[in-house]
Amino acid sequence: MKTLTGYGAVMSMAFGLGMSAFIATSSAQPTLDDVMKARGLTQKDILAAAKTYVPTGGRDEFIAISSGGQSGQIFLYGIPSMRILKYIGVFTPEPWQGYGFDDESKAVLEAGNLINGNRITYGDTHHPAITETNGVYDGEYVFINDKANPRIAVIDMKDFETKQIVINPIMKSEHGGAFVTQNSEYVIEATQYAGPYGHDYVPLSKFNEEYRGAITYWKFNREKGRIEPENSFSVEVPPYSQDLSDAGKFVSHGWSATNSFCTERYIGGIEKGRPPFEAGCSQKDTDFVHLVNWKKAAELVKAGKAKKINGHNVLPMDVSIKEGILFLIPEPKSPHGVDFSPDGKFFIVAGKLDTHASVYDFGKIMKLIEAKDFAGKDPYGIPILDLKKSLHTQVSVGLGPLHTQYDSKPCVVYTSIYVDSMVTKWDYCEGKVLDKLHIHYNIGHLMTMEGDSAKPQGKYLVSLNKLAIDRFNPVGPLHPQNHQLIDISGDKMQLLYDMPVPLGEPHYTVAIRASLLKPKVRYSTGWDSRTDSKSAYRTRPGREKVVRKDGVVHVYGTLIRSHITPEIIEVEEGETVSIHLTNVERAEDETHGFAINGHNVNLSVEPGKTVSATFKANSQGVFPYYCTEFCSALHLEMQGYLLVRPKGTKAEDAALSEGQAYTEADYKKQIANNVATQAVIDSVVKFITERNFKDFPTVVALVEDAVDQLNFAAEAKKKSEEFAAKKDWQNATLWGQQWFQYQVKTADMGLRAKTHLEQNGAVVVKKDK
Ligand code: CUK
Ligand code: CUA
Repeated sequence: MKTLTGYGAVMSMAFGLGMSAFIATSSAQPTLDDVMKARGLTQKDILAAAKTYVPTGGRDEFIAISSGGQSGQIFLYGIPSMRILKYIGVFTPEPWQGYGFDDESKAVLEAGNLINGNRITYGDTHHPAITETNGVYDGEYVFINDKANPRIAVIDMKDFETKQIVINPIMKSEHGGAFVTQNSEYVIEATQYAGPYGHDYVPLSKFNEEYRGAITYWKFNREKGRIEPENSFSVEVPPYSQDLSDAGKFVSHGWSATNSFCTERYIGGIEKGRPPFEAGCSQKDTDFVHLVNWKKAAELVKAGKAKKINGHNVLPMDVSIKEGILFLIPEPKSPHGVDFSPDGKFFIVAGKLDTHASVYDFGKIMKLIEAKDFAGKDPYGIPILDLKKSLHTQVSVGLGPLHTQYDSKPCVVYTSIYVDSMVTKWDYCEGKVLDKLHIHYNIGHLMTMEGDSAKPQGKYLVSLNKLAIDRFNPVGPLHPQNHQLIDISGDKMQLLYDMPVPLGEPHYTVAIRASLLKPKVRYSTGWDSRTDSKSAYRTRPGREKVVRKDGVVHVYGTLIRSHITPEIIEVEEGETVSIHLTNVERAEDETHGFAINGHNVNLSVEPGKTVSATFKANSQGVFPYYCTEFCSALHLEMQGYLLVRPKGTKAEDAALSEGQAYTEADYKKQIANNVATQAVIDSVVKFITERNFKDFPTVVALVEDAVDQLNFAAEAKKKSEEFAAKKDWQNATLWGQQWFQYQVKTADMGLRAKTHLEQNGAVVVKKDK
């Protein structure tokens, strides 16, 4: 029993018997100067490091939520540390989270991945958007689009899980999503490459007549946290390659703006000797920003003015023109981003082939519309407003401007300059450039803290670079992306940090104050996190069972340190098996995984969660299963067997091997150890209960868990004593060991509770006895 003494020693040390012995003898520490010299660091480097470094246990001020590009995922990182916190499966299965492996998440993924009869297992995510209340981030939900297969996903920020995916019923390509209206009434999604709304073939010769763009307004039900496709609609627009969008705020609330390029409606065909798309699509000096009065459009849809196409409401162009809800304004050559100012009075457009950023004045635009002061009509009869009359100002910001973000300082914005590889800081009220900073290399989007909301937070800017080239250690021809952190608190921008992104090509990222997020640490026991309700398959400890129903073997099991119940599952070849597992832990971060050999079963079961895996036991054989998260000292023993016996054979209860035979002396040694361990537990319990632990929800949960484990310990103790009374030292000792296992888990939780109380200023409360 050497291991036991070892464990005991570690425990008593951890319980406060002193680490001081370790600290006494160490060689002289190098000074900051020594380290700077050895690593070749400058003062500026040290300053940058000090601005980004977060000591162990420290937290970041902002959480960035980034698109993961063609990985079909999103990922989270902290600012300023740039530490990656999590990848989240959205359009792509993600094994760590069991996403796309358990039945519950499969339902989310599969409700939104059957396109044109094909199962799509990736997405090209571009633009995340956080829900807003009065234009300000509220930290409840995130939406993200898929450019390749027009879809929008809903992610709940309480657990950062994907809850819903909706397929756009009329688009074949999209880009201008996801953007939310001021109170997240709608999530905007706009087409990129025009196509026919139907599913049938339409020759390109009918491009102008039958190909169309669209701007979809997905209705979001905040209470349910889900999009309502039946209450959503689209506005029909010309086949102009619509691009990014943004929703107005305050004075411009009720309106949205969507860019476009290739308003030439040019069709390439380089293989046939025609000049390519890129030449034909940049002939004109201007393209069009589309202005839509979505509030009025929603009323028109309610009034029955929409057509049903593929079961979806589409407001025809002629209706929108007649009702005065759709307008075009020229915008300089091949525009890309469109971004409303925090007060909603302006929006800024940058043209990729023009050095200017254009500031449009929403007030002027409304006056032109009211006065019906139009400069002309497009081929589809949509009124066009005069560019000059709509502008507040234009500023030359650099070659290839793309996207703009707002600072907390009034009138200050940052625009990404792709060709010049630079960020330009400028004043859009006065129309002057304030500062320029070179980045490495070829910036796409850029992002300031809450910089697209009504309350930008300033402080930091992240440059989302398209190329990394020589910034990182080479890892082959496919390079990581590079997110560069920039300090924008002073007059001059300062580059602080390079973060490689090893996932996909992120397009847009949003960052929110960490203080606005209130994520769960555990689910209420038996929770189906994908439907946000109690699972019908939840199980309590002691109630595990196997039920054969309608040709399916349902296994209702539980997971707790360190066993999976049941430990043996036996079925007949050809049977369908549905394993439902509930993690009955309440301690923070006690996730168990579950993987079975050879059946593509791989689950992540966070505390409280219930998930299911349904599969066919296709072939007879022996298939070990185990927990995939190192959850305790006896994690490796968190194991079991799926036995699939040949068809038509009977189950047999094999004589199990007993291991070594213990003596009375072994039993007594074990019990003495358990009694000593109990004394340690008692001292921790005393520490906790003397304090105001009920004021700490984390500690309350840990105590509940510990009590569970102690109850298990009591049961094991009883069994051990029963066998001892019969002088069966083998079983008495084995149950004695099991009793100790429960004690260890209790002590582990007690320790965490004690540390939490110590670190969070718990106070001793006088106990009347
Ligand atoms: S896009 Cu990629 S850099 Cu999809 Cu917003 Cu501009
Ligand atoms: Cu549970 Cu390892």
